[in-house]
Amino acid sequence: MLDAAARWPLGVAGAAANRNIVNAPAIATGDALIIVDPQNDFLPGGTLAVAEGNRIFAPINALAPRFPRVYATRDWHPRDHAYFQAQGGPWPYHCIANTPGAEFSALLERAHVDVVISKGTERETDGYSGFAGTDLAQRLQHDGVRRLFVCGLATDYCVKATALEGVAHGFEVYVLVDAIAAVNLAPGDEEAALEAMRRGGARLIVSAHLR
Ligand code: VGL
Ligand code: ZN
Repeated sequence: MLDAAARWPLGVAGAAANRNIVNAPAIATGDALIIVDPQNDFLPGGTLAVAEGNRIFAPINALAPRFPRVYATRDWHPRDHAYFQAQGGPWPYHCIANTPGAEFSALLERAHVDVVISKGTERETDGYSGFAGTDLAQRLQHDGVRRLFVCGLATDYCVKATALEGVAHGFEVYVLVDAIAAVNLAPGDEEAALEAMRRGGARLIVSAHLR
């Protein structure tokens, strides 16, 4: 049975996503919170702003101290990244390494983050997944992590890619639907991303259900 928290606002994805929310487990040893790209450029006022981006911080800040391990990824691009529009790619400049736009939002309680993973550092690869070109998988294995609880930005790119690659690496993956937000370049992208994660083996849960 889902309670009121399961009907948390999800923008256009709301009704469809909520039908696919499953019960959340109790947080246990071997669990890690993976906060994807909680960076200024993805938030209102940033160069690639996610409209509802700031909604992730209340659930994330409440949950982080309850997890044995907390990892945060950051998009950390070179200025000549092939995925920037200036180079013929799809995106405006964003999260250029060592610029204010690439910094974690001041809304994130940074003290709860144990490990920071930089990604998208290579010119030619999109870097959407936290696992792509990083040592995230090795770090997780070394730390004895078995289950990933994925949140952050953006649902339709880096959250999706990180969740699906987590499944591919053999982790049990949960996606916290109230602690993510989508770019929604095209209407329906958010809903399609949630469905892709669910079909790919990730479990959609609401953070308030975590015991
Ligand atoms: C992202 C687009 C480009 C993300 C990163 O964090 O979801 N999206 N780079
Ligand atoms: Zn990027």
